[in-house]
Amino acid sequence: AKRTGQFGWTAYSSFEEINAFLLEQHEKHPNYTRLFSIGKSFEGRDLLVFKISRGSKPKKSIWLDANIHAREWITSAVATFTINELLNGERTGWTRDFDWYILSILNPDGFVYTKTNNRLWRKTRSTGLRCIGADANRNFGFHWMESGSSNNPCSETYGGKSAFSELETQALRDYIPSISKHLVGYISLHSYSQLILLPYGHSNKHIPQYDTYMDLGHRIAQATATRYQTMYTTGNIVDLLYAASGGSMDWVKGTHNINLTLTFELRDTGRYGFLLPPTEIIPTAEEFLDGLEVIVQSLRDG
Ligand code: ING
Ligand code: ZN
Repeated sequence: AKRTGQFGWTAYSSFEEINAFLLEQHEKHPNYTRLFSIGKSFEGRDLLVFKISRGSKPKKSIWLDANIHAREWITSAVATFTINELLNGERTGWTRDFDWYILSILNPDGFVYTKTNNRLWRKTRSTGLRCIGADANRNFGFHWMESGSSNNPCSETYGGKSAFSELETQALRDYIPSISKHLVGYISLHSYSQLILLPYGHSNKHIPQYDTYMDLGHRIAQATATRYQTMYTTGNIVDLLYAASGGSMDWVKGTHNINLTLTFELRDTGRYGFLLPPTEIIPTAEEFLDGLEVIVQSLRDG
Protein backbone atom coordinates (compact mmCIF):
# COMPACT_ATOMS: atom_id res chain seq x y z
CA ALA A 1 0.00 0.00 0.00
CA LYS A 2 0.97 3.56 -0.67
CA ARG A 3 2.31 5.54 2.27
CA THR A 4 -0.50 7.36 4.01
CA GLY A 5 1.46 10.59 3.98
CA GLN A 6 0.68 10.70 0.28
CA PHE A 7 -3.04 10.29 0.69
CA GLY A 8 -4.91 12.83 -1.34
CA TRP A 9 -7.77 13.54 -3.68
CA THR A 10 -6.01 13.79 -7.03
CA ALA A 11 -6.46 10.05 -7.60
CA TYR A 12 -8.97 7.46 -6.44
CA SER A 13 -7.66 5.54 -3.45
CA SER A 14 -7.76 1.84 -2.71
CA PHE A 15 -9.67 0.26 0.16
CA GLU A 16 -6.40 -0.12 2.13
CA GLU A 17 -5.36 3.48 1.49
CA ILE A 18 -8.71 4.78 2.68
CA ASN A 19 -8.53 2.68 5.86
CA ALA A 20 -4.97 3.85 6.49
CA PHE A 21 -6.11 7.47 6.07
CA LEU A 22 -8.94 6.95 8.57
CA LEU A 23 -6.59 5.38 11.11
CA GLU A 24 -4.02 8.12 10.61
CA GLN A 25 -6.65 10.81 11.15
CA HIS A 26 -7.91 9.08 14.26
CA GLU A 27 -4.36 8.91 15.62
CA LYS A 28 -3.81 12.56 14.78
CA HIS A 29 -6.98 13.59 16.66
CA PRO A 30 -7.36 10.85 19.28
CA ASN A 31 -9.25 12.90 21.85
CA TYR A 32 -12.32 13.63 19.83
CA THR A 33 -12.45 11.00 17.11
CA ARG A 34 -13.22 7.29 17.12
CA LEU A 35 -12.77 4.70 14.42
CA PHE A 36 -14.81 1.59 14.92
CA SER A 37 -16.40 -1.26 13.04
CA ILE A 38 -20.17 -1.66 13.01
CA GLY A 39 -19.99 -5.07 11.40
CA LYS A 40 -18.35 -7.08 8.69
CA SER A 41 -19.02 -7.43 5.00
CA PHE A 42 -19.76 -10.80 3.40
CA GLU A 43 -16.05 -11.33 2.69
CA GLY A 44 -15.13 -10.24 6.21
CA ARG A 45 -14.07 -6.63 5.74
CA ASP A 46 -14.81 -4.16 8.53
CA LEU A 47 -17.48 -1.53 8.01
CA LEU A 48 -15.59 1.38 9.53
CA VAL A 49 -17.37 4.36 10.98
CA PHE A 50 -15.34 7.50 11.66
CA LYS A 51 -16.93 9.44 14.50
CA ILE A 52 -16.10 13.03 15.38
CA SER A 53 -17.40 14.18 18.73
CA ARG A 54 -15.94 17.12 20.63
CA GLY A 55 -16.66 17.67 24.29
CA SER A 56 -18.19 15.27 26.75
CA LYS A 57 -21.86 15.29 26.00
CA PRO A 58 -23.58 14.03 22.88
CA LYS A 59 -24.68 16.62 20.36
CA LYS A 60 -27.12 16.53 17.49
CA SER A 61 -25.66 14.05 15.03
CA ILE A 62 -25.24 13.89 11.29
CA TRP A 63 -24.63 10.60 9.48
CA LEU A 64 -22.96 10.38 6.08
CA ASP A 65 -22.46 7.17 4.14
CA ALA A 66 -20.90 6.40 0.77
CA ASN A 67 -20.12 3.62 -1.67
CA ILE A 68 -23.14 1.50 -0.90
CA HIS A 69 -22.83 0.93 -4.63
CA ALA A 70 -19.41 -0.38 -5.52
CA ARG A 71 -18.73 1.54 -8.73
CA GLU A 72 -19.63 4.97 -7.36
CA TRP A 73 -16.02 5.81 -6.47
CA ILE A 74 -16.53 9.55 -6.23
CA THR A 75 -18.72 9.04 -3.16
CA SER A 76 -16.05 7.61 -0.82
CA ALA A 77 -13.56 10.18 -2.09
CA VAL A 78 -16.02 12.92 -1.11
CA ALA A 79 -16.59 11.24 2.26
CA THR A 80 -12.87 11.19 3.13
CA PHE A 81 -12.50 14.76 1.85
CA THR A 82 -15.32 15.75 4.19
CA ILE A 83 -13.59 14.06 7.15
CA ASN A 84 -10.42 15.96 6.31
CA GLU A 85 -12.26 19.29 6.12
CA LEU A 86 -13.98 18.65 9.46
CA LEU A 87 -10.66 17.84 11.14
CA ASN A 88 -7.97 19.81 9.34
CA GLY A 89 -9.69 22.16 6.93
CA GLU A 90 -12.13 24.97 6.58
CA ARG A 91 -15.08 23.27 8.24
CA THR A 92 -13.81 22.47 11.74
CA GLY A 93 -16.53 24.76 13.16
CA TRP A 94 -19.15 22.22 12.13
CA THR A 95 -17.82 19.87 14.81
CA ARG A 96 -18.67 22.36 17.56
CA ASP A 97 -22.39 21.93 17.07
CA PHE A 98 -22.67 18.38 15.73
CA ASP A 99 -21.36 14.88 16.20
CA TRP A 100 -20.46 13.31 12.87
CA TYR A 101 -20.67 9.68 11.82
CA ILE A 102 -19.07 8.93 8.47
CA LEU A 103 -19.11 5.50 6.87
CA SER A 104 -16.91 5.96 3.81
CA ILE A 105 -17.36 2.51 2.28
CA LEU A 106 -20.61 0.73 3.02
CA ASN A 107 -19.98 -1.98 0.44
CA PRO A 108 -16.26 -2.77 0.74
CA ASP A 109 -16.41 -6.17 -1.03
CA GLY A 110 -17.99 -4.63 -4.08
CA PHE A 111 -15.59 -1.69 -3.92
CA VAL A 112 -12.55 -3.97 -3.91
CA TYR A 113 -14.10 -5.99 -6.75
CA THR A 114 -14.38 -2.83 -8.87
CA LYS A 115 -10.64 -2.29 -8.34
CA THR A 116 -9.62 -5.85 -9.21
CA ASN A 117 -12.18 -7.35 -11.58
CA ASN A 118 -15.09 -5.32 -12.84
CA ARG A 119 -15.03 -1.52 -12.64
CA LEU A 120 -18.80 -1.31 -13.08
CA TRP A 121 -19.88 -3.73 -10.33
CA ARG A 122 -22.77 -2.30 -8.26
CA LYS A 123 -23.99 -4.94 -5.82
CA THR A 124 -22.60 -6.70 -2.77
CA ARG A 125 -20.56 -9.90 -3.25
CA SER A 126 -22.67 -12.39 -1.32
CA THR A 127 -22.92 -15.77 -3.00
CA GLY A 128 -26.21 -17.05 -4.27
CA LEU A 129 -27.05 -20.20 -6.16
CA ARG A 130 -26.89 -18.65 -9.61
CA CYS A 131 -25.57 -15.12 -9.35
CA ILE A 132 -23.54 -13.04 -6.96
CA GLY A 133 -24.62 -10.09 -4.86
CA ALA A 134 -27.70 -8.09 -4.00
CA ASP A 135 -28.37 -4.40 -4.52
CA ALA A 136 -27.76 -3.12 -0.99
CA ASN A 137 -29.89 -0.09 -1.77
CA ARG A 138 -32.89 -2.35 -2.41
CA ASN A 139 -32.27 -4.57 0.61
CA PHE A 140 -33.49 -2.42 3.52
CA GLY A 141 -36.61 -3.47 5.36
CA PHE A 142 -38.99 -0.66 4.57
CA HIS A 143 -41.48 -1.45 1.81
CA TRP A 144 -38.92 -4.03 0.72
CA MET A 145 -39.48 -5.45 -2.80
CA GLU A 146 -42.49 -3.29 -3.45
CA SER A 147 -41.27 -1.42 -6.49
CA GLY A 148 -38.21 -0.92 -8.65
CA SER A 149 -36.45 -3.99 -7.27
CA SER A 150 -35.95 -7.30 -8.97
CA ASN A 151 -36.39 -10.76 -7.50
CA ASN A 152 -34.00 -12.12 -10.12
CA PRO A 153 -30.65 -12.76 -8.37
CA CYS A 154 -28.83 -11.87 -11.57
CA SER A 155 -30.37 -8.42 -11.86
CA GLU A 156 -28.47 -5.25 -10.95
CA THR A 157 -31.37 -4.25 -8.71
CA TYR A 158 -31.89 -7.62 -7.00
CA GLY A 159 -33.43 -6.86 -3.61
CA GLY A 160 -31.90 -9.90 -1.93
CA LYS A 161 -33.48 -13.12 -0.72
CA SER A 162 -35.11 -11.25 2.17
CA ALA A 163 -35.04 -7.77 3.66
CA PHE A 164 -31.67 -7.26 5.34
CA SER A 165 -30.28 -10.47 3.85
CA GLU A 166 -26.95 -8.66 3.37
CA LEU A 167 -24.48 -8.25 6.26
CA GLU A 168 -23.77 -4.70 5.12
CA THR A 169 -27.40 -3.56 5.48
CA GLN A 170 -27.75 -5.56 8.73
CA ALA A 171 -24.91 -3.48 10.16
CA LEU A 172 -26.89 -0.27 9.61
CA ARG A 173 -30.10 -1.86 10.81
CA ASP A 174 -28.39 -2.80 14.06
CA TYR A 175 -26.29 0.34 14.56
CA ILE A 176 -28.53 3.26 13.58
CA PRO A 177 -31.04 2.64 16.42
CA SER A 178 -28.25 3.21 18.97
CA ILE A 179 -27.69 6.76 17.69
CA SER A 180 -31.14 7.64 16.35
CA LYS A 181 -32.09 9.61 19.45
CA HIS A 182 -29.57 12.31 18.53
CA LEU A 183 -29.65 11.83 14.77
CA VAL A 184 -30.99 14.91 12.96
CA GLY A 185 -29.48 14.37 9.53
CA TYR A 186 -28.90 11.30 7.36
CA ILE A 187 -27.10 11.76 4.06
CA SER A 188 -26.35 8.99 1.61
CA LEU A 189 -23.96 9.55 -1.29
CA HIS A 190 -24.45 8.05 -4.73
CA SER A 191 -23.42 8.94 -8.24
CA TYR A 192 -24.14 10.05 -10.81
CA SER A 193 -26.76 12.60 -12.09
CA GLN A 194 -26.33 15.70 -9.88
CA LEU A 195 -29.51 15.28 -7.89
CA ILE A 196 -30.63 16.05 -4.37
CA LEU A 197 -33.19 13.36 -3.65
CA LEU A 198 -35.95 13.41 -1.05
CA PRO A 199 -37.69 10.27 0.23
CA TYR A 200 -39.47 8.12 -0.65
CA GLY A 201 -38.60 5.71 -3.43
CA HIS A 202 -41.50 3.30 -2.96
CA SER A 203 -44.29 5.76 -3.69
CA ASN A 204 -44.85 8.97 -5.57
CA LYS A 205 -46.80 10.32 -2.63
CA HIS A 206 -44.96 13.30 -1.21
CA ILE A 207 -43.67 13.32 2.38
CA PRO A 208 -45.18 15.65 4.97
CA GLN A 209 -43.55 19.08 4.70
CA TYR A 210 -42.49 18.29 1.14
CA ASP A 211 -42.53 22.00 0.31
CA THR A 212 -40.16 22.81 3.17
CA TYR A 213 -37.73 20.11 2.06
CA MET A 214 -37.99 21.19 -1.57
CA ASP A 215 -37.18 24.72 -0.52
CA LEU A 216 -34.15 23.47 1.41
CA GLY A 217 -33.12 21.39 -1.59
CA HIS A 218 -33.28 24.44 -3.83
CA ARG A 219 -31.10 26.37 -1.42
CA ILE A 220 -28.61 23.50 -1.32
CA ALA A 221 -28.56 23.46 -5.12
CA GLN A 222 -27.94 27.19 -5.19
CA ALA A 223 -24.93 26.68 -2.93
CA THR A 224 -23.51 23.74 -4.91
CA ALA A 225 -23.67 25.92 -8.04
CA THR A 226 -21.78 28.93 -6.68
CA ARG A 227 -18.21 27.68 -7.14
CA TYR A 228 -18.25 25.94 -10.53
CA GLN A 229 -21.82 26.50 -11.76
CA THR A 230 -22.57 22.81 -11.29
CA MET A 231 -26.33 22.35 -11.47
CA TYR A 232 -28.07 19.99 -9.06
CA THR A 233 -31.79 19.24 -9.36
CA THR A 234 -33.96 18.66 -6.29
CA GLY A 235 -36.94 16.38 -5.95
CA ASN A 236 -38.57 13.23 -4.78
CA ILE A 237 -36.93 9.95 -5.95
CA VAL A 238 -39.94 8.73 -7.94
CA ASP A 239 -40.50 12.14 -9.55
CA LEU A 240 -36.87 12.55 -10.66
CA LEU A 241 -35.74 8.96 -11.27
CA TYR A 242 -37.89 5.88 -10.87
CA ALA A 243 -39.69 3.88 -8.22
CA ALA A 244 -37.15 2.09 -6.03
CA SER A 245 -38.02 0.63 -2.65
CA GLY A 246 -35.72 -0.80 0.00
CA GLY A 247 -33.20 2.04 -0.08
CA SER A 248 -31.24 3.05 3.01
CA MET A 249 -32.64 6.57 3.18
CA ASP A 250 -36.22 5.36 2.97
CA TRP A 251 -35.60 2.94 5.82
CA VAL A 252 -33.96 5.63 7.98
CA LYS A 253 -36.79 8.05 7.30
CA GLY A 254 -39.62 5.57 7.48
CA THR A 255 -38.45 3.55 10.46
CA HIS A 256 -36.64 6.14 12.56
CA ASN A 257 -38.40 9.29 11.43
CA ILE A 258 -35.20 11.32 11.21
CA ASN A 259 -35.87 14.97 10.41
CA LEU A 260 -33.66 15.44 7.40
CA THR A 261 -32.78 12.55 5.11
CA LEU A 262 -31.20 13.20 1.74
CA THR A 263 -29.53 11.26 -1.02
CA PHE A 264 -27.03 13.06 -3.21
CA GLU A 265 -26.31 11.86 -6.69
CA LEU A 266 -22.93 13.51 -7.24
CA ARG A 267 -21.22 14.45 -10.54
CA ASP A 268 -21.59 14.19 -13.40
CA THR A 269 -24.70 14.08 -15.62
CA GLY A 270 -23.46 11.30 -17.87
CA ARG A 271 -20.42 12.42 -19.85
CA TYR A 272 -18.17 10.17 -17.77
CA GLY A 273 -20.82 8.74 -15.47
CA PHE A 274 -19.33 6.32 -12.96
CA LEU A 275 -15.90 6.81 -14.57
CA LEU A 276 -15.61 10.38 -13.33
CA PRO A 277 -12.00 11.54 -13.88
CA PRO A 278 -9.92 11.98 -10.73
CA THR A 279 -9.39 15.65 -11.60
CA GLU A 280 -13.06 16.14 -10.69
CA ILE A 281 -12.78 14.71 -7.17
CA ILE A 282 -11.77 17.95 -5.46
CA PRO A 283 -14.27 20.21 -7.25
CA THR A 284 -17.07 17.70 -6.63
CA ALA A 285 -16.16 17.55 -2.94
CA GLU A 286 -15.83 21.32 -2.60
CA GLU A 287 -19.23 22.01 -4.08
CA PHE A 288 -20.77 19.20 -2.00
CA LEU A 289 -19.40 20.92 1.12
CA ASP A 290 -20.87 24.22 -0.07
CA GLY A 291 -24.22 22.44 -0.16
CA LEU A 292 -23.61 20.71 3.15
CA GLU A 293 -23.13 24.13 4.69
CA VAL A 294 -26.78 24.93 3.94
CA ILE A 295 -27.80 21.65 5.59
CA VAL A 296 -25.66 22.31 8.66
CA GLN A 297 -27.04 25.82 8.98
CA SER A 298 -30.60 24.58 8.67
CA LEU A 299 -30.07 21.83 11.27
CA ARG A 300 -28.45 24.34 13.62
CA ASP A 301 -31.51 26.57 13.46
CA GLY A 302 -34.02 23.74 13.46
N1 ING B 1 -29.24 5.75 -7.59
C1 ING B 1 -30.06 5.32 -6.50
C2 ING B 1 -30.43 3.85 -6.68
O1 ING B 1 -30.25 3.09 -5.73
C3 ING B 1 -32.02 5.88 -5.09
C4 ING B 1 -31.30 6.16 -6.34
C5 ING B 1 -31.65 6.54 -3.93
C6 ING B 1 -33.03 4.95 -5.04
C7 ING B 1 -32.31 6.27 -2.73
C8 ING B 1 -33.69 4.68 -3.85
C9 ING B 1 -33.32 5.33 -2.70
O2 ING B 1 -30.91 3.46 -7.73
C10 ING B 1 -28.05 5.20 -7.91
N2 ING B 1 -27.30 5.84 -8.84
O3 ING B 1 -27.64 4.21 -7.40
ZN1 ZN C 1 -25.94 4.32 -6.21
